[in-house]
Amino acid sequence: MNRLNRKGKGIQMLGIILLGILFSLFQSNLNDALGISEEKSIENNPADSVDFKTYATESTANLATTNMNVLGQRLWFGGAETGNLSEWSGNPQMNSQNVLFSGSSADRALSGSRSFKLQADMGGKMASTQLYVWGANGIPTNNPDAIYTAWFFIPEKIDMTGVSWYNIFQWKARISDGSSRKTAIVHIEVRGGKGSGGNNYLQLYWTDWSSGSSRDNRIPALSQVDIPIGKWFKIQARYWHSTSGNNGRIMMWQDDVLIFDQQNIPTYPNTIRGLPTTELQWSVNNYGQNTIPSVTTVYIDDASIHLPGEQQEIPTYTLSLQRNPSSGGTLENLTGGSSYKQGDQVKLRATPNSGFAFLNWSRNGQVISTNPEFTFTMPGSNVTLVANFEAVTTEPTTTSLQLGASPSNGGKVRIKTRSN
Ligand SMILES: [Ca+2]
Repeated sequence: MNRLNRKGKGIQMLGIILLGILFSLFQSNLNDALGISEEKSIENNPADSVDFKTYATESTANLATTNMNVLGQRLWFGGAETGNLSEWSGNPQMNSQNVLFSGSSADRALSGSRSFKLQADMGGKMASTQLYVWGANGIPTNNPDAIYTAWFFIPEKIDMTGVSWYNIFQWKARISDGSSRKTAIVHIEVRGGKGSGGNNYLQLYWTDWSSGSSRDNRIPALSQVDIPIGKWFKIQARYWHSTSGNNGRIMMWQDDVLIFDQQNIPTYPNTIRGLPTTELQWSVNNYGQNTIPSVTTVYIDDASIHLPGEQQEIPTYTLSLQRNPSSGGTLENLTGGSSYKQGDQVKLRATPNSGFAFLNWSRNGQVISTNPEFTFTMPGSNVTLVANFEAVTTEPTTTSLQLGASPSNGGKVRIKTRSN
């Protein structure tokens, strides 16, 4: 029983340590990853009233304290339970070529019994099946700020050749002359490069029309956030329409983890000067070229457009430290502070006083670490940790006493001992 307990605690500790390592990797890459953006020199077009030199890739550290993907009023929903594509604008879907299947499918579902299934053949060619929704579908078009959500299920990892590309999520601006122009697109890329067989991850492209022709800028998702294969995952985007010039912004989350935050970029409808837009179109896609395998399948369910809800402060919780006994040693919080968000990492150190040894850290009587210095992951509640010390019992010092008689046959020596 004790062995089992110890084993269980060992596994629990290992879990805590692994979580700690993962989180610190995630943290250390957060700013780096969000700072990764191709340094493009975007010259100023004198004809433009807007300075396009500053594509901000600001750290999101200040955003971590708010949930900016909180949903408000729902404007539109597509859940595939109708058995057809009638929830989307345009039926059948747009821009289809080399399509094997595009419709509602009972293969699998996130909710209900059906999802949208998009299947296409991209072997050595381009293929496209895209589900669009736009204002003509009854959605108010003048929302300066909206949240787009779709759940995806990708059954098979997608690799590519040097000339491949593949996207699953995009916005276009529909122009009054009937044409449409891309504004921002989410591609799937291959970790380690095309052809490497690496994991898939998302990359955001956004388009700069400032010189009359499109120029793509791109940023990869956080380096720790891969696309899960064979599992539903949620992609969510908050899209601020630019009301003048380049004050638009796109934030994206994968399963509620913020993976992109592009600020001060041109977003539609007001950035194609001289080409008044009528509305923004959003689509979820199976759209690419030369993929491996050639037949790609994407399932989509519970797609929606919402107005943003009220931002909520992420709650913080108190970490209290105690010593047992209080004379046993001193404690340091190397991270600093005393209240933290759930998942925060707090580095702690216990130093025993003279005459004591450090035993362990415990929480509610359960040992959580036997290392005097360890990193604690905050739970979603106030918590008290106890550093346990034990008094060191000093070993009695022994000295040797040699007795002898001289001459050795001169008599006897008798020893009486008494411990003190
Ligand atoms: Ca469904």
